[in-house]
Amino acid sequence: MNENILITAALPYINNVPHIGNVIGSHFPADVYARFHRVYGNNVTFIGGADEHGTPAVINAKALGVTPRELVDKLKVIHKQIYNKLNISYDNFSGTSIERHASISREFFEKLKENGYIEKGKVNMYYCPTCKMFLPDRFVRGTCPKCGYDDAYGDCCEKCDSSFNGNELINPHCHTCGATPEIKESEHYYFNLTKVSPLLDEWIESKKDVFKPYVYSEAKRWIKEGLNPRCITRDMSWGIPVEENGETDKVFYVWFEAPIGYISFTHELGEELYNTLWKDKSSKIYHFIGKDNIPFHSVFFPSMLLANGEYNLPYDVAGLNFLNYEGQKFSKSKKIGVFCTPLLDSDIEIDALRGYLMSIMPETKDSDWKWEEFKNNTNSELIGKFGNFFNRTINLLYKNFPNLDVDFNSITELDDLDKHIIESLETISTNVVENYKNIKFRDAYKQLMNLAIEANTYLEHKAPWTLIKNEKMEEAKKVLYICLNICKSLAILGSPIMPSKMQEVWANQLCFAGKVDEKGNISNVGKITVEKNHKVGEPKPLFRRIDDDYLTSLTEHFSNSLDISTLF
Ligand code: B3M
Ligand code: ZN
Repeated sequence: MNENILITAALPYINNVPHIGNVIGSHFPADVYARFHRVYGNNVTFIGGADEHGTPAVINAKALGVTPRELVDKLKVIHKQIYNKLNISYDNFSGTSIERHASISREFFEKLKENGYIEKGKVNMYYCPTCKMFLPDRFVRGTCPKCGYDDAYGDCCEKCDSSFNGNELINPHCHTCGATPEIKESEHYYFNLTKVSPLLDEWIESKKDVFKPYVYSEAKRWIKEGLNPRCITRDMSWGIPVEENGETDKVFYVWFEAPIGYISFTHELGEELYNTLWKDKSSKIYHFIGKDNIPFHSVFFPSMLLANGEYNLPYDVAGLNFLNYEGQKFSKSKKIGVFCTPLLDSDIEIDALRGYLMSIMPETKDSDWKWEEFKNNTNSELIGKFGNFFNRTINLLYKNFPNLDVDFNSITELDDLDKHIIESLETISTNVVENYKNIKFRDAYKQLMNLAIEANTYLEHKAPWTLIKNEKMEEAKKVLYICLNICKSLAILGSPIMPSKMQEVWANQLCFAGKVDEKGNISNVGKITVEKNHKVGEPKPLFRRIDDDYLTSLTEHFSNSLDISTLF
């Protein structure tokens, strides 16, 4: 407790709008983890932001007839609205085109130079004489030397999946103007990954018990295959200029500067916090990312940090697998998927959505979104088990014991059922906490539901409604008092997943003081802590039941992805 923790979510490219697969791969798990650590009692900083540079943004902007700046500004607003709607509790959601990030990136680069990790090298690149610019690989099209496909990129062919060197493409032409590009020599900066490799290997070894096995082994594989110096600059105008007032259009390669964004966005929150999180050795940094970003976060960025020497390295890199949609890959054009812009005008219950996402978290392998499962999870789990327990407990208390004058310390009669449920409350709560801590979110969710199941069983066996009818008031009070304590634990433990529903039930129905997710509130779970003479409020169902008609309308609504050309 009271540890300083920095949690980051992968910085989404701002060349399009996100879908739910992007959310479950970084923002959402990072948010659950941030919320968990806050309620656990740690000092959490949760940052994210837009990855605003790179070729895709330039290409999309060009196609739309706008500047990359205009594209990014417009899309960033939508991204932010979506993460807000999903209740992602960023302390700072920034973007890589802010000035502070440019200067921090340059400082970072200068330090690498000073430490002897930067060298210059010459490369041959396509240059368009008409557009007067070096062409990034995606801007060059031509015939694939391997399969003959006539719309291959400068460096690879999407049709036959082969990659080749820049000068192998047959009949190259500029994708923008059609002119035949010249091959021109260009000088670039390289980061000497080879030199840092032994340090990196040593660090990866020290992470063997922390990283998930596939993150560890992927990093090891990269090292074993041999790390070569990597070009970290590009000839482009959209990006961070290597020299502040440089003459040339040389900017940092997007994968060099984007991860430095984690540092810059922390810095935006204040120098002191930045120093604590990035320089104080006792702080812990966690990156939440999709699996395609694992090499960048477990090899490339840590190498940069090691070579720089001034910053903390990540404590853990949580790599998430992919999400499919009803057994298929997400596809905007085919309307296959759950897209996020429809969230903005939907009445879908966000916490029901978050609960379902938690249950299908792609932790160890890819997982699948299925609308039918979303319905079942809401109706059977969240309403049938979890919500039902709250509802029955609060209902019985509200009607029968508006003032619950139980003093637990003076209860002498605890039978086996009571003892058993009190024990389960403790063991399952501990379990949930451990699973959260170890980023085993599916298990955390499952255990949370298990606690609700056990609690329901206890309630049924005890049947306080019968006790009340038979005027066994002391016994009924005791049972409901125990149940109320379980509700308290369930609400606190459920708050990282369903923050607004848990706050609602906490404040308005259970009528506890403060906030359900107050820092350190975890210390109240698994125990009997409710004070004497507690009064609950009026019971209300927690979640809205999903019937088939509503499910059909949701399925239809969420298949619509925003066509970004309509924004301009
Ligand atoms: N923008 C890739 C992605 O969105 C990239 C992540 C950067 S994290 C520093 O998947
Ligand atoms: Zn051109």
